[in-house]
Amino acid sequence: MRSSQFFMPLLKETPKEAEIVSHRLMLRAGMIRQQSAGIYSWLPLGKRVLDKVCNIVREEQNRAGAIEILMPTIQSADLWRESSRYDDYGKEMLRINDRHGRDMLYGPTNEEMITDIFRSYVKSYKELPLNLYHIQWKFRDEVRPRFGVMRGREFLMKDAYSFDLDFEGAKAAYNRMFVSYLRTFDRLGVKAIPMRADTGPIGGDLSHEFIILADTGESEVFCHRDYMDLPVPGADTDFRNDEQIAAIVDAWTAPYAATDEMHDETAWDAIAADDKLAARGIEVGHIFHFGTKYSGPMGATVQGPDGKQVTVSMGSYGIGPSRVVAAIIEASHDENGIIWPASVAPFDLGIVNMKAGDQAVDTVCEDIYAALTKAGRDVLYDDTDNRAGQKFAAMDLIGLPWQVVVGPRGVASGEVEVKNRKDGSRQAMTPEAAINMLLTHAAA
Ligand code: P5A
Repeated sequence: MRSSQFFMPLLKETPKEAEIVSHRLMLRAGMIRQQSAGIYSWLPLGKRVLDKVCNIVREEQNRAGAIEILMPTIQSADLWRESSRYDDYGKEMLRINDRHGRDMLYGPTNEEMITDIFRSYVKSYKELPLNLYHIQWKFRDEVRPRFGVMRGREFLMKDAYSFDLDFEGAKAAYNRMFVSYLRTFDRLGVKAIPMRADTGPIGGDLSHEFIILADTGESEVFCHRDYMDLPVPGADTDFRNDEQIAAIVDAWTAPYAATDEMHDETAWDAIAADDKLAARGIEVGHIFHFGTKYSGPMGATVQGPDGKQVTVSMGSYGIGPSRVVAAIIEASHDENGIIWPASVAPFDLGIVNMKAGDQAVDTVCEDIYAALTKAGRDVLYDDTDNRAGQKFAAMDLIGLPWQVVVGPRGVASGEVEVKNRKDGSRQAMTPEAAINMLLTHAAA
C-alpha cells in the first residue's frame, strides 16, 4: 500500500477526551473514530489490525474443533423470554420494536439463539460433542462506556457455545477452549492469565477470565508469579486427547490466580511475598460452564445411548477482539507510539522515502516495495512528499515492527537503513540485504 493512496488520518493533537494510552494512540493513529458514546467506526489501519486479531482467533477456534457460523445482531425477544433473561438483563439490553410492533433486541450475547439452532437440528448423542462459534458485533448499553473500544457499547465478540451429553463431556469442551485461549493470546503477542471469575448474567458456577496485566486495567487481580514462566501449549497440541488437554488446564490452574470478586485472602496469605503479583488487569476473554441453564428451559435434548432423552450440558466462551486491539496497545507501546507484535501489525513493515521525487531514491524504494510485496509481505510505502521528520514520527506512531529508511546520501553509497521499532536499533545495509533480512524476519 502506498501512503499517497491510503486513508490514514493521523491526529497531531492528543485528544483530550482519551483517558488511557491505547485510546489516545488509536485516535492519533487514525485507527478508530467515535460515532456516538461507545460506538466506533474502524478506519483502515484499525480494520487491518482487527481482521488480523479475528483471523488468529478463528484459526485457534478451528484448531480446537469449533465450527464457525454467523448469527444475526438483531434477535427476537421471544427467545429471551424462554430463558427468562429478557426481564433479567435489564437496561444493558438495547430493546427495539420493529414496524409490526414486535419486541426485538440488539444481541448482547447469543446463548438463547444458539440453543434454538441446536434444538432444531440435533437429535442424537451421536452428533455430540458440538461447538459452534461466530464473530459478530454485540451491543450492551453500558452505564459508563469508556476508554474507547476497551469498554464500548457496540463491540466485536467471538462467542463459542459447546453442547455435550454430560458434565464430563462439557468439562472436556471447557478445557479445549481454555487451552485454545492460551494459544490464541500467545499468538496475539500478549500474556493472558486465566483466573477464577464470577459468572454474572451468563450464569453457571465454573468460569475463568483471561486477564492481561496492565496498570490501566479495570479490575484488580491477584496471581502467583509462576504464571510469568508457564509454557504455552504448542501448535502440535492434540485437541482430541482429553487427558493431554486436562493436564494443560491443571498446570495452568495450579498456581493461585483470582479476580477481585473471587479473591481468597487465606490462600493469598499462604503465598510468599516475592511470589505475589497484585496488579490491575484487562479481561480479554471469559469462559463459562453453565450446564443446563439454557438447554433446560428451552428444551434442548438429545436421545442418549440408552434411548432416553437427555438435556444437553453447555458452556460459552467469549473473546472481545475489539477490546483485544486496545489491550495489546496498553501492553505494548512507548512514548512515540504503538509497538505492534508482528502477528497483528497492520503492515509487516514500512518504507520511508526521505526524498520523494529523487529518481535514485524512488527507484530503490520501488524495488524494495515490489520485492517484498511480491513475496507476500504487507508493506506500507510512504511515498508522500511530507517532511522526513513527519514521516519518521508517523511510522513510530503506527508502530510497524520494521522500517526501511531510504535517503539520498545512503543511496549514493549503496545503502538503506533498517530500523527495528521495538528496540530502536538501526542497521545500514544494501537494499538486497534489507530485502533478505525482512523476508526472514517480517511475518508472511
Ligand atoms: C461468553 C460468550 C459472554 O458474553 N456469552 C457468549 C459469554 N461473556 S462476557 O464475559 O460477557 O464477554 C466476553 C468478552 O467480550 C468482551 N467484552 C467487551 N469488549 C468491549 N466492550 C465491552 N463493553 C465488552 N463487554 C465484554 C470481553 O473481552 C469479554 O471477555
